[in-house]
Amino acid sequence: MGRYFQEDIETMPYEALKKLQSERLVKQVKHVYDNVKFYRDKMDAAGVKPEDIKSVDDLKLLPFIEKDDLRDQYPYGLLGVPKSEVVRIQSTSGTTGRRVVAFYTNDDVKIWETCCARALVAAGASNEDVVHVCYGYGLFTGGPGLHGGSHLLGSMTLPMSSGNTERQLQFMQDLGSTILCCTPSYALNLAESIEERGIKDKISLKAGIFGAEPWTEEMRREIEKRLGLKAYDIYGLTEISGPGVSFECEAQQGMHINEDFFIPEIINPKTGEVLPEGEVGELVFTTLTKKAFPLLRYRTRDLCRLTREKCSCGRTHIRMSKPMGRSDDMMVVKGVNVWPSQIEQVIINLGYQANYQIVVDRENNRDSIEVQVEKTPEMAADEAFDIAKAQKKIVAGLKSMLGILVDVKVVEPKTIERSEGKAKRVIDKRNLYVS
Ligand code: DLL
Repeated sequence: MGRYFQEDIETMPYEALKKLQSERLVKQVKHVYDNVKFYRDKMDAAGVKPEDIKSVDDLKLLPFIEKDDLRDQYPYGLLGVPKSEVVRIQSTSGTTGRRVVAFYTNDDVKIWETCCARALVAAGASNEDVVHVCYGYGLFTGGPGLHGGSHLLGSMTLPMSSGNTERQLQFMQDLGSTILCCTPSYALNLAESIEERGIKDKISLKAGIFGAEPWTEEMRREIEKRLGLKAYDIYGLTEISGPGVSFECEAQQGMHINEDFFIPEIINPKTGEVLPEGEVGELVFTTLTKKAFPLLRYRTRDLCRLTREKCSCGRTHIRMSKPMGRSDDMMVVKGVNVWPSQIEQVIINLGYQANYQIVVDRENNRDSIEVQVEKTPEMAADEAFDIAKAQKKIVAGLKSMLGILVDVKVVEPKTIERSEGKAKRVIDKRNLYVS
């Protein structure tokens, strides 16, 4: 499977992996205690000394770190090495508060690129491939991460960045792109543009590596069908390094976490209690080797479950399920928990494409929720299409999924803004969650 299927590491028996993790954890805890005042203070306050951490079993003694801690320490408070050793920064978009800036040494960048190279290999890539990267480049980690991984693998790498669909399609045809890297919502946007131009037979894509936002199995099937490729999920976050923290293999049954670099835990988000394998809860990561921006027990706010069941691909690293969204993505509407992914599932199952928007509002203390769904081009061309009947059907589907009445508006194709990066599915006008 090529040089970046790192068989010795990726198929390591659990006992050997635990030993490796424990050795790395002991070193990492000493590193942060000696070099980052924030951790020293936090560990002192919790009464934990570096010597108390002897193996991964002692992880639970360490305090959690949250996004607010990162914001409070902005910009340099968590830096674990002298500035002279930092070669790169990346940053979150900062839409929900102050930015988080993550730092990388040369080795940190290499680790991150290794993770992305493993993800590419798991999707069938080799140096024979043309890797078309249209995640954004710049502060966002998507472009630089997959670019670095592809480079390491020796594949021809097209640094397209996001947007300019015309140019994307031109290069895709002229250079024969075989692996597409972008958000799932942009993949659909590209599929639509390919269909409109009637150029599907000029496209040679065989696999796509899609992540950075939640997407359902229904959306996966739609992308695979419309782009004629196999769609692989990839997960990551800026704080922990970027894309490639975990990735799917050909089994498409959850994403293998690069456990030689990151230890995952699942906790009850309300109590912080560590949950047993298989239960859904908040994902927490400890970075084992990163030096410039080391994070111990970082609460991601992403909800998922873990499994160590045997995977048919032979990799032994633990798998995480698709995150169902972030704990802060969940809306409480009319007193009920609502996830955008539930809505997506219903509308795709009813034959619509994943072009939708959710608008939540509140008037006189009463919530309202409206889902706007686009007609497919076939529906728009069908003179007999009965919009009232179609809307009623979606209302019924959503009622049975969510248990509440949702207003549904079926709108003309191309009415809802297309995304070039992470799609913005929800407009919540209630201003309940100002952070
Ligand atoms: O989105 C890193 C990335 C780039 C991942 C490209 C995959 C591909 P951030 O902008 O910091 O980093 O956003 C991280 O995005 O905590 C999740 O909530 C969400 N997310 C990332 N990947 C997935 C995925 C990048 N595959 C936040 N499925 C994370 C669902 C995802 N949500």
